[in-house]
Amino acid sequence: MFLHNKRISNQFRIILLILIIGCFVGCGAQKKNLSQIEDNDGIIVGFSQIGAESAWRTCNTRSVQDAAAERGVQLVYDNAEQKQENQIKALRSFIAYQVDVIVFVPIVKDGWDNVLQEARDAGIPVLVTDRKIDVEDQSLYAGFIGTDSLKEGRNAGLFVLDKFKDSCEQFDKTEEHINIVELYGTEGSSVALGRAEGFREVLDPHPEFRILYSKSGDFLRSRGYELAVEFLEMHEDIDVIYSHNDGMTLGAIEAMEEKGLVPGTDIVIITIDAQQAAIDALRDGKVNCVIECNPKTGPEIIQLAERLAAGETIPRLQYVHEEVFYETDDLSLIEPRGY
Ligand code: GYE
Repeated sequence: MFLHNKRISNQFRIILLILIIGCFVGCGAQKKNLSQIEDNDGIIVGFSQIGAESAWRTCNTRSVQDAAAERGVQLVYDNAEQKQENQIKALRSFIAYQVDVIVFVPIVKDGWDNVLQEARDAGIPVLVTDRKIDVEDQSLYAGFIGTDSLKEGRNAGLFVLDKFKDSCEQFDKTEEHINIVELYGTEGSSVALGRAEGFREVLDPHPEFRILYSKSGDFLRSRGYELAVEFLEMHEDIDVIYSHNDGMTLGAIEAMEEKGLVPGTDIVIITIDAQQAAIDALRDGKVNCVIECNPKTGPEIIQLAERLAAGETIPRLQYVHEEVFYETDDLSLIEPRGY
């Protein structure tokens, strides 16, 4: 296939990588760990990761790295430190280096058309993972594997609907709304957009519910804490916190407890990711519903990358299996989460 016709020896590619990264390092690009590449016959995958903003993210990175090592795939890993421009730089260095496949987690859904056109012109297939992208020409990437954020949002909405069904039945008499606060993920990311849309899709037909406050905490625990301090100052009548990830939830719980509130009792909490700390909080009654977002996608990602490197086509859209953990479940059955 075209990859093998143009494929240059790994030794030459190592020299090329050193030269390319060397010129980037001069302008402040992150230092690359050049020992990532040995001279063997494994395919070479350029992996652009968002950063290390949450336990979920570090687990996702580890899963891809472990799977690559397991399969003898050579991974050129780049941590974009939460900046899209760093991801675009990394993709351009992967193209210049002529990796066999590019795998990337798009921090936001827009702004990828040009660099993906460059990858296509270079004959390098691209696998998008975790978060989705919006591009004019869908053929600019080979496929997507990751989370179904719309379904996660819907599951959160359905839990709230069920949790407050009695209050809803009394609404005509009491006129009392169920007040919701939303800790929103990274602005412009497909996962935050999907989680917000799915949640509203379920609750909008029910006027008893109203979202009093929705702000981006960027999936960061520290921002979850800061926003919780703010909304607890602003509102006395909060019934529900809907948080787009566990990191922000843990920050909000800290703020609530500092204020003498009992999380999970005074305010119902729904959170997404299902990292160990969230499952522990569920067991402690501090959280009422944990929606799993599976970060351990490394094996599937590497398998798809190998198929692309062999010139195969892959499914356009692949969602990973995810569960919902409810406060009423037998929580002793939940396996250790590993993140
Ligand atoms: O929910 C959050 C991480 O993109 C699904 O990003 C991922 C999200 C996840 O920072 O913890």
